[in-house]
Amino acid sequence: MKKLTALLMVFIFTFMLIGCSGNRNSTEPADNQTAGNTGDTKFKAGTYEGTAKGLGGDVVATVVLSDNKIEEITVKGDNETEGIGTPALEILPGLMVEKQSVKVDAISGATVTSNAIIEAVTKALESAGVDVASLTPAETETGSGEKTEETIDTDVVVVGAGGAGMTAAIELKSAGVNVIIVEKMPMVGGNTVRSSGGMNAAETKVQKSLEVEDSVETFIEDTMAGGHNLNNRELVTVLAENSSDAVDWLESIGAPLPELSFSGGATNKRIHRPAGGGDVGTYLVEHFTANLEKLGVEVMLNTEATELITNEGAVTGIKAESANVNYTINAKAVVLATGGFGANEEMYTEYKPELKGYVTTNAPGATGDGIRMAEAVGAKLVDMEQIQIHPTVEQTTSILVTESVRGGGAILVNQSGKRFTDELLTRDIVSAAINKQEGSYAYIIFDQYLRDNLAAVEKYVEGGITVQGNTIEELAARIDVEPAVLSETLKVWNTAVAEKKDGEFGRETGMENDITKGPFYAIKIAPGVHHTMGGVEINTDAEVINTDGEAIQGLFAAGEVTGGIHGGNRIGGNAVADIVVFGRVAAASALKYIGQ
Ligand code: MEZ
Repeated sequence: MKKLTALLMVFIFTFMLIGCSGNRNSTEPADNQTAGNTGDTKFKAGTYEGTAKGLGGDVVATVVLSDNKIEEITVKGDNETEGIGTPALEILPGLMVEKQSVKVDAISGATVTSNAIIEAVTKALESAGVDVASLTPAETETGSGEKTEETIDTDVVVVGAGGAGMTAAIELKSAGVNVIIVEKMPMVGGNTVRSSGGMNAAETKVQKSLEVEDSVETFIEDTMAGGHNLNNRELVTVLAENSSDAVDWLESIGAPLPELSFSGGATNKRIHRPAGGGDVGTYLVEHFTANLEKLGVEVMLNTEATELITNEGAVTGIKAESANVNYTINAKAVVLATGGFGANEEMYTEYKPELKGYVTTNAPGATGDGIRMAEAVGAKLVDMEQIQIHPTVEQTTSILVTESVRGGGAILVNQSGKRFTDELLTRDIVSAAINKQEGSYAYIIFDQYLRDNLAAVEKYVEGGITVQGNTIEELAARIDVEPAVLSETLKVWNTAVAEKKDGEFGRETGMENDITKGPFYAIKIAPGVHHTMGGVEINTDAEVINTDGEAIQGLFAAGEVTGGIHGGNRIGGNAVADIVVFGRVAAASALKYIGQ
């Protein structure tokens, strides 16, 4: 658990992005202990430091050399984005020591941080007089070359430490059963840690206290309509009916969501957010992790599940492997919570070839392995070709500009400075509208009032993806839009907000705040792959269904690994609702199955 605590600290304290990516910075020899390098030694033994610019500021590498070996590399990048840059910080230093080289691949989705790490280590080595180019990567070694075999027995094994897996594990352990989480990445959080918006729930205490009228029925209908009625209505009903209770449960584990906003496709203010408008994902993962730690749940990081073990058709455990160990984990039940496949371009283009070349907002671990493992034991897959693109993704960093920005009043304009859609229609419609604009991009425009009231905006500003102007005209000039046109667009929009009537595009939500308080901001965005709606079929008890339509005994699934809930298009805020609601359902069903 110590490792988990350390990891959590990385999450918590690597929260904000500061400064934009850059190139070079300083190189300093640090604390050179020995000055060897005589005879046939390879290196001048000592400790060396190099610095480069990451996405969030300085990335500092400390490299310890002995006469013939890179002994240790540590890298600090306290301001790299959690869940995006932090995997690179976790993975690359060890890999470079293993390879005895800086020639390692960047971590997918964390290119800027990966490059900064490689550059910082290169500089540290160069300051020791090392010819970095001549360091040929060693073949990967796994200890003695032989992996050891280990067998573990537990009650339930949860595969995947994203939001759904962590929710299920908290519920299972709280019910008194032994549970182990297996996670292939060096960190917990999955795609959840990247989630910025919030959680949809209807008829909640929060809505009532803020006098927001909503109903489970409207939630169901919004979800069905948003998903083009391809959704499994029974699953949607479970989602909506249990959503309010799920918000209460989050509060009971120390993670209240007391604020409300509009998300695309929602009739009412339904997306529940942390106080202050910060990113929901970091917040939830921090609390899930603290709960797991308090309960003493073992989380096996860097351990990849490779196969489901079956006995006479029932799932009785998993095979998994770490760098040095092959595990057989015997369990009375397995909860699959491995996430979707939005980070696996090869897999999603197999189902939707037109997505080739799109950036992705997904965490690198979202590669669809759980779907393939379940398929191998007969699971039925549904809606695999339903892949969502999110309309507002900054393309050079893959940073998702949360829908809450539009929910809080922002508009979209094209390069001509004109609006072209109701910005809070469902994501597929808004994405299609952006793709129709010249250059297939748009600018999201907001003001200081929104920034003051939505903490999530800070990371866009500090991450250098915003353009700022003291007046609309100044902002327009900076994004190369005709100032008079943007000024007129804002004038018409602000009148629409005042009159609560958008004569141009019929927008009805996210119209509580006009855009009048300078400075003004713009972020250039375009669509990016965001959610894979397809996956393994489950029933309302989160049991995995096989191709004959029967439940596979002992196998439960929750979160993005499943298909059917979101149909043809997930509406904003329903992924977090899905992981919490179905994480809890999967746990309850697994408990019942094992007789607890
Ligand atoms: O549910 C989501 O994916 C979501 C709300 C994303 C966002 O725009 O913040």
